[in-house]
Amino acid sequence: MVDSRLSFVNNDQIGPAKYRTIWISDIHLGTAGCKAASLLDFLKRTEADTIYLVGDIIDGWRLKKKFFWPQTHNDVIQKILRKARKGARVVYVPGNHDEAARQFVDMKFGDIEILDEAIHETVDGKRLWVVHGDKFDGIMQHARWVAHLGDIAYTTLLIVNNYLNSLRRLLKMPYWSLSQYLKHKVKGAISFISTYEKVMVTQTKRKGCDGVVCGHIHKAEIRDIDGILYANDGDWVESLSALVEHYDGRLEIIYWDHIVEILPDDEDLPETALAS
Ligand SMILES: [Mn+2]
Repeated sequence: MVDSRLSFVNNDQIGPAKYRTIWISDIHLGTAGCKAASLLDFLKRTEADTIYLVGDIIDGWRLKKKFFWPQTHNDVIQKILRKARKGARVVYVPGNHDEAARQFVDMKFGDIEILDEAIHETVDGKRLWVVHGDKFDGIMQHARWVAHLGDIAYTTLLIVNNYLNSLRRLLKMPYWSLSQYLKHKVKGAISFISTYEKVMVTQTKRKGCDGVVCGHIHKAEIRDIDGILYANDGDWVESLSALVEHYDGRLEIIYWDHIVEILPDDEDLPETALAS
């Protein structure tokens, strides 16, 4: 695997890493679990011709229960709007937590296109179906209350995770995701994930596409399943991940917490080096 971290510390080119395409999803702005500061850092240090926001960007479910909107969450929105204004194509594909945005499908919000699903053509001509994925998740479809119950348990888990990591930071230990750990340990979660992946691949074949880019299950992945490219861009509450397409067509998952470890400090970079 080519290490994308190199593009962030390349001495010849100090400045934002440039990609043909970036996909991010499951940001969950409006919740305490959202890693807005890390995401801002990511947005500041990257540029792309096209940016896909693949759903669950703003968490309407949680905001309805408890309003939570710190400045950093505003900054994320501002940053994305600014990228769109400056010429990046920004496509917003709503998910289940921001399903309210689905009523604005096929409309434009500022310079941002809102689409129910999108088809992305890679530089080497492959057609990728871009969709959040909740519509093909058996739990979401058949028992919304189970999904909401799971949502409450999940939110609690993320709060515990935040406390745990503040403690780890004090002890100078690296970030570690409790929920990711549990997800990988629990058998049911694994079979849920593989069922989801299979269903997405079946739907992709039905669409006549070469691959799919989705989110929703907070599990970044990129692999071939039955001749179909299955790519999941992960999330910004646990894995802090994005999917990128390089200019040579190579697709890669970037884990921001791995990159941050090797980044030079902001102070070491000239002011102009960072994208605004
Ligand atoms: Mn979702």
